[in-house]
Amino acid sequence: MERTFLAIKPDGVQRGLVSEIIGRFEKKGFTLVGLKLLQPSRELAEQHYDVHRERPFFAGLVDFITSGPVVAMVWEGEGVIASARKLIGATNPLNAEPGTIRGDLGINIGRNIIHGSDAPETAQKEVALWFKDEELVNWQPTVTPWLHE
Ligand code: DAT
Ligand code: MG
Repeated sequence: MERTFLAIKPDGVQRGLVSEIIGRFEKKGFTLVGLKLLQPSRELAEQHYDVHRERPFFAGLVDFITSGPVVAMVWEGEGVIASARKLIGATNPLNAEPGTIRGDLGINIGRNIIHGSDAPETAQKEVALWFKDEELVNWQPTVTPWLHE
């Protein structure tokens, strides 16, 4: 089953948006298989955002993501990678559609509340970077027959 890595960034945690955000993925029908609160090290943050290393905003991005607690999660479900990106909305919250997390809850690109893996390869890489195998739980919600034909 498809899995993605999602992280509520320090702004989302500080603003008390954890339950609001987790609730959206629960209500959509996806399954939480990994969850922890941590303040990421600089090393972890730099690896996570390695693709942006040469961008002008890289240092600020790493400062921000390491500045406080982050809720790191793995979610599972059919099409969860692309669907989570849709639920999250555009990178700049000012361009994100209402109804999306960033569109409803944010106003600034540098404080855009949540991270979501953008493709199967990055999802696999990010899940492995943030979680050990034994931190992930294989389970099937009893509602499964009510979510899938
Ligand atoms: P996303 O988080 O939607 O996948 P991304 O991978 O392009 O976006 O960028 C990673 C993060 O870097 C993004 O969530 C916020 C920050 N960022 C991106 N572009 C930026 C910019 N032009 N100025 C400031 N921060 C930026
Ligand atoms: Mg990205």
